[in-house]
Amino acid sequence: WRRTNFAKTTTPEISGEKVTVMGWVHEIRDLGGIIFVIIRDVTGKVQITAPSKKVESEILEELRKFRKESVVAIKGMVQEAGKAPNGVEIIPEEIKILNMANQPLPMDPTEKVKAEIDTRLDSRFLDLRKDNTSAIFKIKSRMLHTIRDYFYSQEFIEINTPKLVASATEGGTELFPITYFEKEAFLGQSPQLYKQMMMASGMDKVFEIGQIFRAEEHDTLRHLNEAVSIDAEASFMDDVDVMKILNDMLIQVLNDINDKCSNELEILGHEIEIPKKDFPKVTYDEAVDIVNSNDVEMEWGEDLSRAAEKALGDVMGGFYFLTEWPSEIKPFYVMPYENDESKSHAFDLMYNNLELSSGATRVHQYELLVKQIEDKGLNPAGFGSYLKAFEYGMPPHAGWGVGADRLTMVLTGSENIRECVLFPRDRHRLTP
Ligand code: ATP
Ligand code: AMO
Repeated sequence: WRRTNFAKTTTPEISGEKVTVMGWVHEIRDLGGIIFVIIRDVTGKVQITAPSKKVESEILEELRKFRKESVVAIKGMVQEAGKAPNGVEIIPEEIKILNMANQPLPMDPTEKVKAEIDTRLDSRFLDLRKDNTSAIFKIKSRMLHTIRDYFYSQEFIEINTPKLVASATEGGTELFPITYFEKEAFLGQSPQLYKQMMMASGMDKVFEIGQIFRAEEHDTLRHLNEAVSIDAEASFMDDVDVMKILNDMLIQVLNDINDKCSNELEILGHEIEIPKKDFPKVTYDEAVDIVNSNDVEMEWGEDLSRAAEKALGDVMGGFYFLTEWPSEIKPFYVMPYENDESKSHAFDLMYNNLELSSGATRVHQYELLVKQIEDKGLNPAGFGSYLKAFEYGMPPHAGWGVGADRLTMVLTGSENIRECVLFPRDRHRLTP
């Protein structure tokens, strides 16, 4: 048996031809004198029509054995049929059950009965048989493809850095400790130190798309314990330059998803608005004023609370950069302002009230970097191999990290980050 056609390529134009289709049994209707079976494959659905007058009795018997969601192969003649999907039906001549599905199913992929997210995640493979679930991952795939294309077009070099690491990089979020033979080690929170070390290699511009691990205590709709981060780092550039790169990349992503995933967006009932101008920038100082004038209390120097993010998101709307963060609440590698070291060249990219990315001009001067590590209460001795890269010719540089799963939330209109990760890892979930 060889598959000759997909649901989508079985069209009225080929009526009279013999085809072999393979897929899942989506629906069976046995009306006695005629049996209808809807077969679903990656491209859509196609109807098998078996009138007892036209089809051999062994075939009818086989069809009656079909159970929903089993995998089958069907050979038959294509015929025009106005009411069927695609305007065609296949009159079966040969049938093979490739894998019979047990009953009852742990969830209903035809969504006649709606399932809670936990039930769906427990049977993710079945959940993914639904158009609206798979649409999210087709969009995510397209997003990653476009992002890679963009980076390559700008002459970034794609890198892979270790996820088994010896030290923390991002203050505030916890590490997952692991045993590494006789040593203590952790799962990497960010490729931060490695992408910066690459700036001392002369490669100029690098990017990485990879897993990050964070022992987040809170259980929210936008945090996971394992996420995918899209990281970029570029030499001889500053915060303003890399914000421009991020802005241009995202506009390309929005345009591409709109063009190439219109079908998926329609399935999700989601529309993408493409900003006509560069993303607006609001300074941290301005943000504090906006938040306070919207009846949410916030002191200068604090991170934005959830309420503050919401207040700011309501005023700004869409994509915007939040710039000039207090140095105090940003990591040691962030460059302070020369004339006022309480402020830094760090930025976040927000979408409404969701943080999508953080980035900054980095400190490239060895002495200042050591001082900042100490000021954060960390021990420079723990950063030996990182610091070494700053002693023998480190160019000025800047970069950012975007949460791929959060960006997928924006592109697909998903409220829960778990919708945008195939097998999410949260406070309670380690399987599947
Ligand atoms: P980062 O990348 O820095 O972790 P983030 O977008 O993941 O940023 P957080 O900084 O973790 O967001 O959280 C933003 C704010 O929301 C913080 O002040 C945090 O304390 C608060 N917050 C996080 N989770 C919750 C929650 N479940 N309920 C209320 N507030 C929360
Ligand atoms: P930051 O900690 O802000 O910055 O992480 C970058 C982006 O990654 C995403 N993200 C997450 N997504 C889901 N679940 C999580 N627990 C989670 N944590 C982070 C967010 C976030 O904006 N080294 C810096 C980046 C840099 O400066 O280049 C960093 O890691 O979208």
